[in-house]
Amino acid sequence: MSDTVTRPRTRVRPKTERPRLHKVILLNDDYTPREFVVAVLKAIFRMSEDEAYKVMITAHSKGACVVAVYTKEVAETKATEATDAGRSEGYPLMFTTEPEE
Ligand code: TYC
Repeated sequence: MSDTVTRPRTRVRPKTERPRLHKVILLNDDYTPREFVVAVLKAIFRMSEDEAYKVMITAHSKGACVVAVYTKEVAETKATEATDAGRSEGYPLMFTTEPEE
C-alpha cells in the first residue's frame, strides 16, 4: 500500500470563458453614395443619423471604420445583410468581420 497523501483541493477555477466578440468593419469604396451608406448603417446597425454619418465619413477618409462589436454569429449576419443591401442596388459596398483581440 502506498502512503501517498493527497490534500483536498481548496480552490476550483471556473472553466467557462466568455465567447470572443467580433468586429463589423465598413470598408470604403469610390462608388457607393454617402447617403446610401448612412441609410444602411441606420437600418441594420440601428444607428442615429449622427452616429451613422460619423462612421461613414471615417471609413471614407481612413479607408475603414469599426461599426460595432457582436458575438460571431450576429456580426457575420449583419455584415452579410449590409453588404447584400448594397449589392441589391448595384453598389460595391462591403462590410467584413474579424475577431476582437
Ligand atoms: N467613398 C464614397 C463616395 O465618395 C462614400 C463611401 C463612404 C462609401 C464610406 C463607402 O464605407 C464607405 N461616394
